[in-house]
Amino acid sequence: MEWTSSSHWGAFRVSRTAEGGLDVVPRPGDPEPAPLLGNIAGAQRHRSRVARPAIRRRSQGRGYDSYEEVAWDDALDLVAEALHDTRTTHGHNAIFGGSYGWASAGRFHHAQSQLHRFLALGGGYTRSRNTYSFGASEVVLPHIVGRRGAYGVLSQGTDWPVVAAHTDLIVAFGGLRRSTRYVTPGGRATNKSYPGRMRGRVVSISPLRDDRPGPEGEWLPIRPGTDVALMLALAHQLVADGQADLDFLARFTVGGERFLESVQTRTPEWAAGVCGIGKSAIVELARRMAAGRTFITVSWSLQRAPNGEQPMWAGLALAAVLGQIGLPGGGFGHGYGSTGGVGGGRLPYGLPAFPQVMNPVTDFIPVARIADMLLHPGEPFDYDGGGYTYPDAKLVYWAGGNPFHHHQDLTRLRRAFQRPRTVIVHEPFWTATARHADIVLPVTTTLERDDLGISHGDTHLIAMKQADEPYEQARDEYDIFAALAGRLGYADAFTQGRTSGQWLRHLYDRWRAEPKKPFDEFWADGEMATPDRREDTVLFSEFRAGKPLDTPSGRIELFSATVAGFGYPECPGHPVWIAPREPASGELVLICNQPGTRLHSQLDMGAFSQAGKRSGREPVRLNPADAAARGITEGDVVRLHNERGSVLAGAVLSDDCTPGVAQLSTGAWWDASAPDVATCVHGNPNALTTDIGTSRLAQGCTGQLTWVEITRLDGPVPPVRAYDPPVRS
Ligand SMILES: Nc1nc2c(c(=O)[nH]1)N[C@H]1C(S)=C(S)[C@@H](COP(=O)(O)OP(=O)(O)OC[C@H]3O[C@@H](n4cnc5c(=O)[nH]c(N)nc54)[C@H](O)[C@@H]3O)O[C@H]1N2
Ligand SMILES: Nc1nc2c(c(=O)[nH]1)N[C@H]1C(S)=C(S)[C@@H](COP(=O)(O)OP(=O)(O)OC[C@H]3O[C@@H](n4cnc5c(=O)[nH]c(N)nc54)[C@H](O)[C@@H]3O)O[C@H]1N2
Ligand SMILES: [Mo]
Repeated sequence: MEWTSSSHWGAFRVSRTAEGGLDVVPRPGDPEPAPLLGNIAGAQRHRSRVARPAIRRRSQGRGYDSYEEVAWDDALDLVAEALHDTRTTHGHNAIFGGSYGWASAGRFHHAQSQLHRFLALGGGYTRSRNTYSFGASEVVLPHIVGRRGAYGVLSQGTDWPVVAAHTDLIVAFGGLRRSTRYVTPGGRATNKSYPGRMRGRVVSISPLRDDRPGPEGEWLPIRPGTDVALMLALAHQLVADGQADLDFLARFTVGGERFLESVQTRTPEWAAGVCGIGKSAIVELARRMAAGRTFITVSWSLQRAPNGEQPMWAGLALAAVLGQIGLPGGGFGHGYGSTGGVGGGRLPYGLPAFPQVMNPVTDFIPVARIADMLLHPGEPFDYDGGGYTYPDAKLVYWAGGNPFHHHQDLTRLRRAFQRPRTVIVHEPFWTATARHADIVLPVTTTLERDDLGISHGDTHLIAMKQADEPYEQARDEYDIFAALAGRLGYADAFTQGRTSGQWLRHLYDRWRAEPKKPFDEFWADGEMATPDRREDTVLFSEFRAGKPLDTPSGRIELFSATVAGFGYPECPGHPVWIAPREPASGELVLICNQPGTRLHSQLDMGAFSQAGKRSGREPVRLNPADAAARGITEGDVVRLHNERGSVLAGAVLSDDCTPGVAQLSTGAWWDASAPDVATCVHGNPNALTTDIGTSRLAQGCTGQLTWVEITRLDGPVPPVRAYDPPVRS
């Protein structure tokens, strides 16, 4: 027996081994399956699974206490009571249901959709806006290219086959890393690596050599946080060479002239001193860009830093100076190295997703301001030109996310999590977030339920079939919320009288993809190719042909009077160079990028993720010269520290890291079991990052870069306890 299934990192097949375990193999027909699939099988029955509903034994505080297991009915009674109490005593906005996170692939059992529908029908909740992924771009882009244009940039882009056919040169700020492109929200049935096939046509601009799309190719090492300086200098050089497309700037932009004026002093010499890239290399790159069809892409990582609005805006301005926006294979892209979805095709219909209802509560926070909200209820905050107030969240409900992985400055977050009266978490695993809850409800994994798997622009709809029994007492989120809605008196509104199996049929039958097989035939086949899929989008081609953007001017706003009118000095009405913090003597810039061995913190206990650990911890890479200066050798357990915290990691020496830079990916499970040695003894970089927004405009996440000292750990090395459940009988 073999079952079809899917994950955010691709579709796969599961079968039983002779010993009764699970065997996971890539979906046949996927040309480049993700090695991350290796994490799935061993995680299913791992000791870190949550076996039964659990209640915190209140003693020292959230994050420190142990748990007592209780019966489902008792746990559900407690949750229903807490929700009812909070709503009646403090109002609906006292429930924080933002619950940011990726959860699992599968359109029906998608945890956020389940929770948000449940909370909205119950009277509403305070939500979060935007993403950790591209929070700065999401807010500033609509001002520059309009709402529709922003959607095109962030969710669609020019399709890869167009780039492969027409582009002479891809200038990739932040690179086009292979490992990140295996991942697409919702999962993709067919992984393809176009950049890998564009040998000799990609320049990767990044502090890390392996941000290149393949093992070979051009690499321009840059100091982190200095891309805007390089972009302005490239624009400067285009002007100096008479290659600026003044006609394009005049017809299609506002603020073109002002931008050109602003780059007058931004010479390649000036930029060389800032970015660490030689003057002649900058001049030469500008000339190559002008010599043919050039595609400029800025990875999302660049905007996940203080003033992250600027690199995206400056990158777009540079593309406007070249004048190729809207031409096949030319112009601007964002996130081409960041997921498989950008430039990955389009479907002329939506996806079969669990329907949402309107949330009657209007209170919100920018997603990365969670700790600020909890620590400063009732206090004001700025966002996108408006003034708002943090609500007083008495109850925090999280399903499908791991803020104690994803948020910055985890010591501060832990302090913030002491504030609410109630914290409820649904999890398959005892993550650091589950360990900060009062009530933990065990949920099934995708292999323990039926679902529909597909992402935007996907090649196939996958029948995700239950391949395993639910672990111990784990339940589907749908059944949990149906039971809670029953206790609170709105079961019918939530379920509409359907079981989860009936929902899958209903969603499939209503799905607008045509032609389509009958559901039973699709389910028996295990997959269905999506009809009418297109891979020929050229971003902004209609705009170039005369259709105005939905900006105030109808054009690309290199100068936005709206943004200027907000009066934020750190985000004026046009792209500006703002120098990043200088490392102090002895400090290294730490890049906290996405892990190549897993998706965020998911399945960190899995085989592929574990194989990537060094000395039992997350690897930190640093240049051999920087290691030598600190007496660090390969495999040493080292301590990274700054004023916010400290982290243990396993040293890997590599000249893929430019000198002055170290790299520690996100996602090692936070382990605070030996606080006298380190804030996290396992290697979660968010023990070190700063919890500040990109600017008052977007308030986006700034976790990509931080500044640390690194020393060898002398003395006993504490064990990693992150995967041991905190349950006491
Ligand atoms: N320093 C730094 N920090 C960062 C970033 C960075 O670049 N640097 N990147 C940021 C970005 S872009 C993102 S998107 C975030 C990601 O942050 P998250 O999305 O919060 O990270 P995940 O580890 O994917 O968390 C998903 C959780 O859902 C659980 N889960 C899986 N399936 C289900 C389910 O069906 N139901 C329930 N209830 N739970 C389920 C998993 O076990 C896991 O704990 O991290 C951000 N954090
Ligand atoms: N395998 C895997 N893939 C993933 C994810 C995952 O967890 N695992 N997460 C997914 C998610 S949620 C998202 S949002 C995307 C994120 O996609 P990205 O934001 O593009 O991914 P990152 O790995 O954070 O960053 C990419 C590279 O940017 C480089 N970089 C950092 N700072 C600078 C800088 O100042 N200048 C330049 N030029 N380069 C810089 C780093 O060297 C880094 O390797 O990835 C997705 N893909
Ligand atoms: Mo993300």
